[in-house]
Amino acid sequence: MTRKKIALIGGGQIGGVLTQLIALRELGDVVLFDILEDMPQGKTLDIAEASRVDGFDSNLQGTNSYEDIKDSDIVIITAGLPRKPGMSRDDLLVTNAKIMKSVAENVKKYAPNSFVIIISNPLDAMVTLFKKVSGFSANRVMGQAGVLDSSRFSSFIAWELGVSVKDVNAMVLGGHGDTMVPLVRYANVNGMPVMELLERKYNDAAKAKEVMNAMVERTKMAGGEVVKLLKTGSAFYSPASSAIAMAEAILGDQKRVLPVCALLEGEYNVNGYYVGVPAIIGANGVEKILEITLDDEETALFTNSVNAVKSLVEDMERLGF
Ligand code: A3D
Repeated sequence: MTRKKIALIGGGQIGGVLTQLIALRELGDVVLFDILEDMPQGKTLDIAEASRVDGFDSNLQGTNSYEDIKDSDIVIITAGLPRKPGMSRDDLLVTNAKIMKSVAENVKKYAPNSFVIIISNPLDAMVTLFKKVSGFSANRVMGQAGVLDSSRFSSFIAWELGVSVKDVNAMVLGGHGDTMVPLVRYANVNGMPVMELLERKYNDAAKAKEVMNAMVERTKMAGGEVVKLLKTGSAFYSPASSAIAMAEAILGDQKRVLPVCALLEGEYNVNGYYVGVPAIIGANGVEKILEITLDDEETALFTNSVNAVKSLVEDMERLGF
């Protein structure tokens, strides 16, 4: 059996961690592409030189030539600038849209049968642009945001309740921005509603609500919290792990139910926009979008988030992309 080929476009902070995680798990061979000369070669050499110690046989290749991503099975894209203080959303949008356009053209040319996971921000717009430029089918183009946002939400719940995070199931839907929607009503610990556990902990419904609201707000601002602490750049370990969970689901045909940025074609009453929703991820990529019932309050929050995505995409189109 030949090994799977995984191309990583962007060899920065997230690209480096992705390379190491793929090697440690032996998910396949890696081609790490970046426009910076020698940098991806140096990074892959560094990680590969630990292959004896870590015990992996994956081939790791750094490159500045798109030809090397030829016939990749999976492509994970992190190319683009991370958010910096003082930078407007439009600044990031223009810079990263230019980069994404060229990335999409090259992935289309060299890896036309790949499944593509996009991480570059602003996420929902970048996934939309990749899909438009590549012309790939919707099941093969998805964005990573919900897996990370949900992991953050789950972590906060586990820390608050003093339970294993492995038993926490909590999901975040909507766009990857301040309007994202952590779903409180569906959050549970092994089937037990988190709100009920909080009410028992505090013996006070108002206090439980206050604690949950704080966790919801922290989830929405979690990326910014890390940026503020790091001073330069944004989160990179957790976004890499989250994309790996998606890649593993595809490579292993796992049928995982993951919140991913997927193209809605009528689901959730949204047509033609990429938004974070739960979906079955398997060998055919986004195999099925799962629709869950949202109550009035959740629907209002979700609609608000979808509107933010729409306006971002309209901004991008106005800029000529
Ligand atoms: P960084 O360490 O700056 O790496 C980005 C890399 O992209 C750099 O090495 C650049 O040289 C490279 N690059 C620039 N232009 C091109 C090009 N045309 N082709 C190929 N490579 C290019 O950033 P990072 O790895 O920390 O973050 C990467 C992206 O992910 C940013 O846009 C972040 O905002 C985004 N991000 C998303 C999430 C989500 O959960 C969605 C989380 C964290 C970061």
